[in-house]
Amino acid sequence: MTSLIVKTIFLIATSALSVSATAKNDHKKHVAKAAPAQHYAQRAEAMRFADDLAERRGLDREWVRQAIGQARLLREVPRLVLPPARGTAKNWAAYRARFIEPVRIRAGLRFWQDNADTLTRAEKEYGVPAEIIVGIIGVETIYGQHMGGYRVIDALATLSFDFPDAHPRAAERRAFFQRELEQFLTLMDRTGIDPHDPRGSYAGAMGMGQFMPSSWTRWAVDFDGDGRIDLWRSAQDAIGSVANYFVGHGWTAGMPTHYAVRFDTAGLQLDELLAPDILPTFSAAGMAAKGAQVQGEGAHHAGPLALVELQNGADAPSYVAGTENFYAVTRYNWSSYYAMAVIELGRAVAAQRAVP
Ligand SMILES: [Ca+2]
Repeated sequence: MTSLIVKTIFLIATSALSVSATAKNDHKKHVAKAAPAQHYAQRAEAMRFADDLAERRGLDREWVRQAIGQARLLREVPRLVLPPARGTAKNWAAYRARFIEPVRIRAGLRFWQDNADTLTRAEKEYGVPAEIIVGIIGVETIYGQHMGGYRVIDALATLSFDFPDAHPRAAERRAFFQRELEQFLTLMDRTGIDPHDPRGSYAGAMGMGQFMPSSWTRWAVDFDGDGRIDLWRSAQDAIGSVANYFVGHGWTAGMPTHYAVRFDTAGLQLDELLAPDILPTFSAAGMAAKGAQVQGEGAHHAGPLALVELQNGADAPSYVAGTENFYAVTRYNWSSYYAMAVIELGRAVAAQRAVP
Protein backbone atom coordinates (compact mmCIF):
# COMPACT_ATOMS: atom_id res chain seq x y z
CA MET A 1 0.00 0.00 0.00
CA THR A 2 1.38 3.36 -1.00
CA SER A 3 1.75 5.70 1.91
CA LEU A 4 0.01 8.92 1.13
CA ILE A 5 0.68 12.12 2.93
CA VAL A 6 -2.26 14.26 2.12
CA LYS A 7 -2.51 16.94 4.71
CA THR A 8 -5.72 18.28 6.13
CA ILE A 9 -7.39 20.16 3.37
CA PHE A 10 -7.62 23.60 4.87
CA LEU A 11 -3.96 24.12 5.70
CA ILE A 12 -3.29 27.82 5.66
CA ALA A 13 -1.10 28.93 2.81
CA THR A 14 1.11 31.01 5.11
CA SER A 15 2.23 27.98 7.08
CA ALA A 16 3.27 26.34 3.82
CA LEU A 17 5.35 29.41 3.03
CA SER A 18 7.15 29.48 6.38
CA VAL A 19 7.99 25.77 6.05
CA SER A 20 9.45 26.29 2.63
CA ALA A 21 11.66 29.14 3.86
CA THR A 22 13.49 26.60 6.04
CA ALA A 23 13.52 24.03 3.30
CA LYS A 24 15.23 26.54 1.03
CA ASN A 25 18.18 26.91 3.40
CA ASP A 26 18.55 23.15 3.75
CA HIS A 27 18.41 22.97 0.04
CA LYS A 28 21.36 25.38 -0.38
CA LYS A 29 23.51 23.25 1.91
CA HIS A 30 22.48 20.16 0.02
CA VAL A 31 23.37 21.70 -3.33
CA ALA A 32 26.78 22.79 -2.08
CA LYS A 33 27.56 19.15 -1.28
CA ALA A 34 25.93 17.27 -4.15
CA ALA A 35 26.62 18.99 -7.43
CA PRO A 36 23.90 18.32 -10.09
CA ALA A 37 21.11 20.87 -10.29
CA GLN A 38 17.89 18.93 -9.83
CA HIS A 39 15.43 21.47 -8.48
CA TYR A 40 13.44 23.51 -10.93
CA ALA A 41 14.26 26.73 -9.02
CA GLN A 42 17.53 26.57 -10.94
CA ARG A 43 15.83 26.44 -14.31
CA ALA A 44 15.07 29.86 -15.74
CA GLU A 45 12.28 28.64 -18.03
CA ALA A 46 10.53 26.91 -15.13
CA MET A 47 10.62 30.10 -13.08
CA ARG A 48 9.37 32.13 -16.06
CA PHE A 49 6.53 29.62 -16.40
CA ALA A 50 5.80 30.04 -12.65
CA ASP A 51 5.59 33.82 -13.00
CA ASP A 52 3.30 33.60 -16.04
CA LEU A 53 1.10 31.01 -14.34
CA ALA A 54 0.76 33.15 -11.20
CA GLU A 55 -0.20 36.10 -13.36
CA ARG A 56 -2.72 34.13 -15.46
CA ARG A 57 -4.38 32.49 -12.47
CA GLY A 58 -4.12 35.36 -10.03
CA LEU A 59 -2.04 33.22 -7.63
CA ASP A 60 0.61 34.40 -5.21
CA ARG A 61 3.81 34.68 -7.27
CA GLU A 62 6.16 33.58 -4.49
CA TRP A 63 3.97 30.61 -3.61
CA VAL A 64 3.97 29.39 -7.22
CA ARG A 65 7.74 29.94 -7.52
CA GLN A 66 8.31 27.94 -4.33
CA ALA A 67 5.96 25.17 -5.45
CA ILE A 68 7.63 24.70 -8.85
CA GLY A 69 11.08 25.70 -7.60
CA GLN A 70 11.15 22.87 -5.08
CA ALA A 71 9.95 20.30 -7.60
CA ARG A 72 12.62 17.78 -8.52
CA LEU A 73 13.52 16.34 -11.87
CA LEU A 74 12.57 12.64 -11.91
CA ARG A 75 15.28 11.17 -14.12
CA GLU A 76 13.50 7.92 -14.91
CA VAL A 77 10.20 9.51 -15.91
CA PRO A 78 10.88 10.96 -19.39
CA ARG A 79 11.60 7.54 -20.88
CA LEU A 80 8.41 6.10 -19.35
CA VAL A 81 6.25 8.34 -21.53
CA LEU A 82 7.86 7.25 -24.80
CA PRO A 83 5.65 5.05 -27.00
CA PRO A 84 6.67 1.36 -27.23
CA ALA A 85 9.29 0.52 -29.84
CA ARG A 86 7.96 0.05 -33.37
CA GLY A 87 7.08 -3.50 -34.21
CA THR A 88 5.97 -4.32 -30.67
CA ALA A 89 2.97 -6.54 -31.40
CA LYS A 90 -0.15 -5.64 -29.46
CA ASN A 91 -1.53 -8.60 -27.61
CA TRP A 92 -5.01 -8.48 -26.12
CA ALA A 93 -4.71 -11.95 -24.59
CA ALA A 94 -1.56 -10.91 -22.70
CA TYR A 95 -3.01 -7.51 -21.77
CA ARG A 96 -6.20 -9.17 -20.53
CA ALA A 97 -4.27 -11.65 -18.39
CA ARG A 98 -2.64 -8.77 -16.49
CA PHE A 99 -5.97 -7.39 -15.34
CA ILE A 100 -8.51 -10.22 -15.33
CA GLU A 101 -6.80 -12.35 -12.73
CA PRO A 102 -7.75 -13.81 -9.31
CA VAL A 103 -5.99 -11.27 -7.06
CA ARG A 104 -7.62 -8.29 -8.75
CA ILE A 105 -11.01 -10.01 -8.95
CA ARG A 106 -10.89 -10.85 -5.23
CA ALA A 107 -9.95 -7.26 -4.38
CA GLY A 108 -12.81 -6.11 -6.61
CA LEU A 109 -15.24 -8.35 -4.82
CA ARG A 110 -14.18 -6.91 -1.47
CA PHE A 111 -14.40 -3.34 -2.83
CA TRP A 112 -17.89 -4.00 -4.17
CA GLN A 113 -19.02 -5.54 -0.87
CA ASP A 114 -17.59 -2.67 1.16
CA ASN A 115 -19.14 -0.04 -1.10
CA ALA A 116 -22.33 -1.71 -2.34
CA ASP A 117 -24.63 1.09 -1.18
CA THR A 118 -22.46 3.78 -2.72
CA LEU A 119 -22.20 1.88 -6.02
CA THR A 120 -25.98 1.49 -6.09
CA ARG A 121 -26.41 5.20 -5.37
CA ALA A 122 -23.94 6.13 -8.14
CA GLU A 123 -25.75 3.83 -10.56
CA LYS A 124 -29.06 5.48 -9.68
CA GLU A 125 -27.81 9.07 -9.81
CA TYR A 126 -25.50 8.83 -12.82
CA GLY A 127 -26.77 5.79 -14.73
CA VAL A 128 -23.29 4.22 -14.75
CA PRO A 129 -23.36 0.52 -13.78
CA ALA A 130 -21.46 -0.57 -10.67
CA GLU A 131 -19.44 -3.02 -12.74
CA ILE A 132 -18.00 -0.27 -14.94
CA ILE A 133 -16.93 1.77 -11.90
CA VAL A 134 -15.51 -1.37 -10.26
CA GLY A 135 -13.70 -2.17 -13.52
CA ILE A 136 -12.10 1.28 -13.73
CA ILE A 137 -10.89 1.49 -10.13
CA GLY A 138 -9.59 -2.08 -10.37
CA VAL A 139 -7.62 -1.56 -13.58
CA GLU A 140 -6.29 1.82 -12.42
CA THR A 141 -5.09 1.04 -8.89
CA ILE A 142 -6.33 -2.39 -7.72
CA TYR A 143 -8.86 -0.57 -5.56
CA GLY A 144 -6.44 1.93 -4.09
CA GLN A 145 -3.53 -0.46 -3.56
CA HIS A 146 -1.29 1.19 -6.19
CA MET A 147 -2.08 4.88 -6.40
CA GLY A 148 1.49 5.88 -7.24
CA GLY A 149 4.36 7.02 -5.04
CA TYR A 150 5.72 9.97 -7.06
CA ARG A 151 5.22 13.48 -5.80
CA VAL A 152 2.69 14.85 -8.28
CA ILE A 153 4.53 18.18 -8.46
CA ASP A 154 7.77 16.38 -9.45
CA ALA A 155 6.04 14.29 -12.11
CA LEU A 156 4.24 17.26 -13.66
CA ALA A 157 7.29 19.55 -13.54
CA THR A 158 9.47 16.86 -15.11
CA LEU A 159 7.00 16.29 -17.95
CA SER A 160 6.45 20.03 -18.37
CA PHE A 161 10.11 21.04 -18.59
CA ASP A 162 11.96 17.82 -19.50
CA PHE A 163 9.52 16.05 -21.78
CA PRO A 164 11.56 13.81 -24.13
CA ASP A 165 12.08 15.39 -27.59
CA ALA A 166 12.17 11.86 -29.02
CA HIS A 167 8.39 11.55 -28.54
CA PRO A 168 6.51 11.94 -31.87
CA ARG A 169 4.11 14.49 -30.34
CA ALA A 170 6.53 16.06 -27.89
CA ALA A 171 5.32 19.67 -28.25
CA GLU A 172 1.67 18.74 -27.82
CA ARG A 173 2.34 16.48 -24.83
CA ARG A 174 4.63 19.03 -23.16
CA ALA A 175 1.87 21.63 -23.49
CA PHE A 176 -0.60 19.11 -22.04
CA PHE A 177 1.52 18.56 -18.94
CA GLN A 178 2.09 22.29 -18.52
CA ARG A 179 -1.69 22.77 -18.48
CA GLU A 180 -1.99 19.95 -15.93
CA LEU A 181 0.70 21.56 -13.76
CA GLU A 182 -1.25 24.80 -13.91
CA GLN A 183 -4.49 23.00 -12.97
CA PHE A 184 -2.72 21.18 -10.16
CA LEU A 185 -1.38 24.35 -8.57
CA THR A 186 -4.73 26.08 -8.96
CA LEU A 187 -6.37 23.11 -7.22
CA MET A 188 -3.77 23.12 -4.43
CA ASP A 189 -4.29 26.84 -3.92
CA ARG A 190 -8.05 26.41 -3.74
CA THR A 191 -8.00 23.45 -1.34
CA GLY A 192 -5.08 24.62 0.78
CA ILE A 193 -3.15 21.36 0.30
CA ASP A 194 0.63 21.75 0.28
CA PRO A 195 1.54 21.21 -3.41
CA HIS A 196 4.49 19.05 -2.36
CA ASP A 197 2.32 16.51 -0.53
CA PRO A 198 0.08 14.73 -3.07
CA ARG A 199 1.40 11.49 -4.54
CA GLY A 200 0.44 9.92 -7.81
CA SER A 201 1.61 8.14 -10.94
CA TYR A 202 4.68 9.14 -12.95
CA ALA A 203 2.28 11.15 -15.13
CA GLY A 204 0.69 12.98 -12.21
CA ALA A 205 -2.55 10.97 -12.00
CA MET A 206 -4.04 10.90 -8.51
CA GLY A 207 -6.18 8.75 -6.27
CA MET A 208 -8.14 5.52 -6.63
CA GLY A 209 -9.35 6.44 -10.10
CA GLN A 210 -6.07 8.14 -11.14
CA PHE A 211 -7.53 11.50 -12.05
CA MET A 212 -5.30 14.04 -13.75
CA PRO A 213 -5.59 17.49 -12.15
CA SER A 214 -7.83 18.83 -14.94
CA SER A 215 -10.20 15.87 -14.54
CA TRP A 216 -10.21 16.35 -10.78
CA THR A 217 -11.12 20.01 -11.24
CA ARG A 218 -13.82 19.28 -13.76
CA TRP A 219 -15.40 15.96 -12.72
CA ALA A 220 -14.51 15.05 -9.13
CA VAL A 221 -17.41 15.16 -6.67
CA ASP A 222 -17.84 15.00 -2.90
CA PHE A 223 -19.94 11.84 -2.87
CA ASP A 224 -19.71 11.13 0.87
CA GLY A 225 -20.88 14.64 1.71
CA ASP A 226 -18.11 15.57 4.14
CA GLY A 227 -17.57 18.90 2.39
CA ARG A 228 -14.33 18.06 0.61
CA ILE A 229 -13.12 15.84 -2.21
CA ASP A 230 -10.56 13.17 -1.36
CA LEU A 231 -9.98 10.70 -4.17
CA TRP A 232 -7.17 8.96 -2.22
CA ARG A 233 -8.98 8.00 0.94
CA SER A 234 -12.69 8.25 0.24
CA ALA A 235 -13.91 5.33 -1.85
CA GLN A 236 -17.26 7.10 -1.99
CA ASP A 237 -15.74 10.25 -3.50
CA ALA A 238 -13.78 8.10 -5.98
CA ILE A 239 -16.91 6.16 -7.03
CA GLY A 240 -19.05 9.28 -7.51
CA SER A 241 -16.24 11.02 -9.38
CA VAL A 242 -15.67 8.13 -11.80
CA ALA A 243 -19.43 7.98 -12.49
CA ASN A 244 -19.59 11.74 -13.02
CA TYR A 245 -16.61 11.56 -15.39
CA PHE A 246 -18.46 8.99 -17.49
CA VAL A 247 -21.62 11.09 -17.66
CA GLY A 248 -19.47 14.03 -18.75
CA HIS A 249 -18.01 11.88 -21.52
CA GLY A 250 -21.25 10.71 -23.04
CA TRP A 251 -22.22 7.61 -21.07
CA THR A 252 -25.81 6.56 -21.87
CA ALA A 253 -27.69 4.70 -19.12
CA GLY A 254 -28.82 1.23 -20.12
CA MET A 255 -26.77 0.93 -23.31
CA PRO A 256 -24.46 -2.11 -23.58
CA THR A 257 -20.78 -1.41 -24.25
CA HIS A 258 -20.34 -3.88 -27.12
CA TYR A 259 -21.73 -6.86 -28.98
CA ALA A 260 -20.21 -9.95 -30.52
CA VAL A 261 -19.77 -9.83 -34.28
CA ARG A 262 -19.46 -12.51 -36.96
CA PHE A 263 -17.87 -12.02 -40.37
CA ASP A 264 -19.22 -13.11 -43.78
CA THR A 265 -15.85 -14.08 -45.13
CA ALA A 266 -16.96 -13.57 -48.74
CA GLY A 267 -18.27 -9.97 -48.53
CA LEU A 268 -16.07 -8.68 -45.71
CA GLN A 269 -14.76 -5.11 -46.22
CA LEU A 270 -12.45 -5.09 -43.23
CA ASP A 271 -10.37 -2.03 -44.17
CA GLU A 272 -13.49 0.12 -44.54
CA LEU A 273 -14.91 -1.17 -41.28
CA LEU A 274 -11.67 -0.40 -39.43
CA ALA A 275 -11.09 3.01 -41.05
CA PRO A 276 -12.97 5.06 -38.39
CA ASP A 277 -11.03 3.15 -35.68
CA ILE A 278 -12.99 3.14 -32.40
CA LEU A 279 -15.25 6.07 -33.32
CA PRO A 280 -18.81 4.68 -33.59
CA THR A 281 -19.78 5.32 -37.22
CA PHE A 282 -21.83 2.46 -38.69
CA SER A 283 -25.39 1.35 -38.08
CA ALA A 284 -25.87 -2.38 -37.41
CA ALA A 285 -27.31 -2.67 -40.93
CA GLY A 286 -24.37 -0.70 -42.35
CA MET A 287 -21.95 -3.09 -40.68
CA ALA A 288 -23.88 -6.08 -42.01
CA ALA A 289 -23.68 -4.60 -45.52
CA LYS A 290 -19.90 -4.57 -45.16
CA GLY A 291 -19.84 -8.16 -44.02
CA ALA A 292 -19.90 -7.87 -40.22
CA GLN A 293 -23.04 -9.26 -38.58
CA VAL A 294 -23.67 -7.80 -35.15
CA GLN A 295 -24.97 -10.62 -32.97
CA GLY A 296 -27.97 -10.94 -30.67
CA GLU A 297 -29.82 -7.77 -29.64
CA GLY A 298 -26.98 -5.82 -31.25
CA ALA A 299 -28.53 -6.50 -34.64
CA HIS A 300 -31.24 -4.00 -33.62
CA HIS A 301 -28.94 -1.53 -31.87
CA ALA A 302 -30.23 1.98 -32.56
CA GLY A 303 -27.05 4.09 -32.38
CA PRO A 304 -23.75 4.03 -34.27
CA LEU A 305 -21.21 1.24 -33.80
CA ALA A 306 -17.49 0.77 -34.34
CA LEU A 307 -15.69 -2.40 -35.32
CA VAL A 308 -13.10 -2.75 -32.57
CA GLU A 309 -10.04 -4.82 -33.41
CA LEU A 310 -7.95 -6.30 -30.61
CA GLN A 311 -4.73 -7.82 -31.89
CA ASN A 312 -3.42 -11.00 -30.32
CA GLY A 313 0.25 -10.93 -31.30
CA ALA A 314 0.87 -13.61 -33.90
CA ASP A 315 -2.63 -15.10 -33.45
CA ALA A 316 -5.82 -13.93 -35.13
CA PRO A 317 -7.23 -10.65 -33.74
CA SER A 318 -10.44 -10.49 -31.70
CA TYR A 319 -13.29 -8.27 -32.88
CA VAL A 320 -16.35 -6.74 -31.23
CA ALA A 321 -18.90 -4.11 -32.23
CA GLY A 322 -18.39 -1.21 -29.79
CA THR A 323 -21.23 1.16 -28.96
CA GLU A 324 -21.03 4.79 -27.90
CA ASN A 325 -20.65 3.51 -24.34
CA PHE A 326 -17.56 1.54 -25.36
CA TYR A 327 -16.25 4.79 -26.79
CA ALA A 328 -17.09 6.55 -23.49
CA VAL A 329 -14.84 4.07 -21.63
CA THR A 330 -11.99 4.96 -24.00
CA ARG A 331 -12.33 8.62 -22.92
CA TYR A 332 -10.90 7.53 -19.58
CA ASN A 333 -7.83 6.15 -21.27
CA TRP A 334 -7.58 6.29 -25.04
CA SER A 335 -7.21 2.61 -25.79
CA SER A 336 -9.64 -0.09 -26.83
CA TYR A 337 -7.49 -2.62 -24.96
CA TYR A 338 -7.87 -0.57 -21.82
CA ALA A 339 -11.64 -0.23 -22.31
CA MET A 340 -12.09 -3.94 -22.85
CA ALA A 341 -10.03 -4.78 -19.75
CA VAL A 342 -12.21 -2.42 -17.66
CA ILE A 343 -15.40 -3.98 -19.01
CA GLU A 344 -14.22 -7.56 -18.57
CA LEU A 345 -12.79 -7.00 -15.08
CA GLY A 346 -16.10 -5.45 -13.97
CA ARG A 347 -17.96 -8.40 -15.45
CA ALA A 348 -15.65 -10.93 -13.82
CA VAL A 349 -16.16 -9.30 -10.40
CA ALA A 350 -19.94 -9.17 -10.96
CA ALA A 351 -19.92 -12.86 -11.91
CA GLN A 352 -18.00 -13.68 -8.74
CA ARG A 353 -20.55 -11.71 -6.71
CA ALA A 354 -23.32 -13.79 -8.18
CA VAL A 355 -21.69 -17.02 -6.96
CA PRO A 356 -23.71 -18.13 -3.89
CA1 LIG B 1 -15.80 13.77 0.43
